[in-house]
Amino acid sequence: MAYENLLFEVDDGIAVLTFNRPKVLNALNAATIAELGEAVAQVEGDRAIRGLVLTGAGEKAFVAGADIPAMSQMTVLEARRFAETAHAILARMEALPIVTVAAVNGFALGGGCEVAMACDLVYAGEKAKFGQPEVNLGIIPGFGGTQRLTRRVGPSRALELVLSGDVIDAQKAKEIGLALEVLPAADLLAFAKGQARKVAGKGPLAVAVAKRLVREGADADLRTANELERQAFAGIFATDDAREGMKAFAEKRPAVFKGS
Ligand code: CO8
Repeated sequence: MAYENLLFEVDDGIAVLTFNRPKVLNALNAATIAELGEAVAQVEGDRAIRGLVLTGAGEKAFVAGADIPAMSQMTVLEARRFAETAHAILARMEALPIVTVAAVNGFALGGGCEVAMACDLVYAGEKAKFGQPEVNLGIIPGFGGTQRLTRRVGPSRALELVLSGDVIDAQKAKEIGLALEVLPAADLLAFAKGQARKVAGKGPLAVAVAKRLVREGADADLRTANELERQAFAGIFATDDAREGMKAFAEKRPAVFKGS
């Protein structure tokens, strides 16, 4: 599938999606959001893809947010639709049964930070910068930032970032739990792909179920979430992969998972 605003390639089961509008720091216009949706659908439909890495073209930006000139022309209804479309795509990406990794190479602002936070694992290059600067424009985060940031870093830090519009560097992002690690710029993508590949080597059903439990459980009360875990734990014993994984351990050999 050819994209205009994205690069998309698959290397040994790991898809790398690169936001590719470097002249505007990879800002998200409606066409780019639509292509992101198509790329997520492509990943959903290709069982050979076992991990997805998102990054930005050029040295400066991951994604510097929604495209501001395009956004400035929107009516209330168009803004609503824009936000709804992006929310649906990010929710769909979050629900992928494989690991998703954000390799944040530069500015991840506004919608860019929101896209990164919809990934399972967020790694930062040393030049990365994160922020929800929407209040500077007289608007608010609209791609899930008020909610995903709060869940990642807690309400206090989320309020600080969303209300001040402050842009923080990679180290600070790590300190508050927004980024997991800070890597030298030259190593970031390889590291992100390596992390995706590591997860891709595990039992695919176990990964999918564990991911769903962590994500869905985070929005539920502890008793409900633990019950979900108990049910899923029992259910995973119905899979060939569970038998194979435990047999391989006993036989002191690597497991061969089939995703069944
Ligand atoms: N949209 C469009 N163009 C952009 C954007 C953007 N978000 N960010 C940068 N650009 C463009 C600049 O206009 C500039 O273009 P040109 O060369 O034609 O002037 C080019 O990219 C390079 O940028 P700068 O010259 O500004 O580079 P600097 O290094 O000086 O500054 C910054 C980099 C700090 C990242 C600066 O560009 C900046 O502040 N950008 C805007 C960041 C921002 O506010 N992002 C949040 C946008 S709002 C948002 O994401 C809301 C999401 C939810 C929406 C829901 C909608 C309904």
